[in-house]
Amino acid sequence: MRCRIVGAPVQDGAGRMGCEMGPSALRTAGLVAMLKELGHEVEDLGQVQRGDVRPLVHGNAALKALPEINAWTVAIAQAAYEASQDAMPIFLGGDHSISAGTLSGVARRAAEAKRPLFVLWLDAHPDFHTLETTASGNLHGVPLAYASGRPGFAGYFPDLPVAVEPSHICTLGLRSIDPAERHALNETGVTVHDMRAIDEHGIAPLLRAFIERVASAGGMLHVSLDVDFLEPSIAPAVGTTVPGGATFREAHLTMEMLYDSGLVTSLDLVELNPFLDERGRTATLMVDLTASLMGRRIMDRPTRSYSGSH
Ligand code: B3U
Ligand code: MN
Ligand code: MN
Repeated sequence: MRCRIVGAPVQDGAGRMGCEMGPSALRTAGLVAMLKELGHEVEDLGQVQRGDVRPLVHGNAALKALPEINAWTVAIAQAAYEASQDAMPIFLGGDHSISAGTLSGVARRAAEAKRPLFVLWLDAHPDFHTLETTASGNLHGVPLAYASGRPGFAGYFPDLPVAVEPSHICTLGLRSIDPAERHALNETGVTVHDMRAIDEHGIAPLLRAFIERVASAGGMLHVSLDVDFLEPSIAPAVGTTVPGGATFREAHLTMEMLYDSGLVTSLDLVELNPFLDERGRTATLMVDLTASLMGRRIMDRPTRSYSGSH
């Protein structure tokens, strides 16, 4: 596989500083060498440069850094479109607001290829606020709403070339949802596998059902991995820890099943805040999870179906 690494050092969408260092920490943790060891061809495109900031005023006075995130989204969408030509882009955040741009770019690419785009959102939060409904004003809380074409972004975020169909979005690991987001998730038909669903059914059957849906539609699959998908005790380097996240084993299994599916066409690694890390352990875990997504296995084959006889 040919991979293109795209750094998106954005921190203005999060409530605190530090995500700007995310791409450096992921590179330091050995991302490029790991991909090469797995046999992939890797091109590191460096860092996206933010475009010019123009003044933007919105009725929601809580919004933070709207002009900056607008300018980042313009630049990241273009970078994502270009990087996804005949290659799998891996976007290094940066806070989750970068996905407004990455999804916009890969959705445009999928539309040109005449293939449906599916999105797997691995996160404690749905990031499904509009500019009107966010109370914190942190724009890492809006990218999935923007990319799926929810109203209220026109004039404040760049025009979306193609929206992601809400029924093609599957969120996994949610455990912190604001009332306005809950309402909108129900209205739009986004699939929600919250933590309770994972506890009740196990992560594998939930993910398998979604993978089968993508496969039967001949879809492309964008995976967006927020550090806070993970249990904070194994992944402390994130500003918005929520207890009760995916375990080490659930997260690796998710990545291994995605690799076996052969469907993943683009990836975001977001919300890593190296300032909050402990001796690089979260950055290393994010790289190890990416390795599982890109073909690292315990045995040299997928797990065989188990008959119970031996
Ligand atoms: N929904 C809350 C919390 C949040 C969303 N995304 C993160 N935190 N990382 C908000 O601020 O919009
Ligand atoms: Mn997020
Ligand atoms: Mn989150």
